[in-house]
Amino acid sequence: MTPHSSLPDRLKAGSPALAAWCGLPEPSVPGILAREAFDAVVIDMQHGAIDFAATVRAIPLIAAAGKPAMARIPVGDFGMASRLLDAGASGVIAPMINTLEDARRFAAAMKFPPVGERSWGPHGALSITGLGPGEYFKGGNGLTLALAMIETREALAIIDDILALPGIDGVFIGPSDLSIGLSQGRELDPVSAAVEEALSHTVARTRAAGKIAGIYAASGERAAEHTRQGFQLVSIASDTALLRNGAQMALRAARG
Ligand code: 3PY
Ligand code: MG
Repeated sequence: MTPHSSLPDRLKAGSPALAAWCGLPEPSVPGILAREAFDAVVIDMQHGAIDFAATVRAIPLIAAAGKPAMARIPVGDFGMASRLLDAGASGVIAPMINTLEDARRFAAAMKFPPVGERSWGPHGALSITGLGPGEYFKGGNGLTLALAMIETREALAIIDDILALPGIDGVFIGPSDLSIGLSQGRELDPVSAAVEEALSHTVARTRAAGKIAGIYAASGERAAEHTRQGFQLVSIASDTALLRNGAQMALRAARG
């Protein structure tokens, strides 16, 4: 995948994409992971410690590795979604989209009129895509990916309505929050039977709508299960988890 063509089209057409997931407050980390065999890199501004200025520095590093940069915004921060696209992000993941109004507001921030209300100012996106202003204005809505996170019982109940909204390109499952929601706050179990059932339902409904299904996976093994289930975009672990796993493996090997 490259940052220069339509991310939604490539995800619909191609084999499942595996994304790195970065939250450390240092732009070189996503820049380094973009050089590995990931298909895309997601920067997590909801739970990660990385701020907007560091994310804006990371986006061209990811693009320079020929990969699309994506970001997850903090809950309800739809103004941030437009700013990330302006900086050259190819896609935005919005957490906790629990009502149709949340989804509408997210889509409005992500897409230019007449689909949405995105305001003009794509300073980084023009240099990353190589498009002129007129071309980017005409094509921008199709180049960028708007994924609404399904992480509660309420969201799951209206998934068809969310998927039907123009400007929403697909959904992205947060299995941990979903497990909390589906158990009515009783447990955190992202591999519970209730979550598994919700995942099959999500893939089926998303495919029926002709849109994109993504999910967060806590490990490579779990990511492989999700690609087999039919998810088109799967993020793996996190930079912190990769760092800790690598450190633990090296120490185990060193100590025999
Ligand atoms: C979740 O599992 O709830 C997520 O948001 C993944 O980061
Ligand atoms: Mg979550």
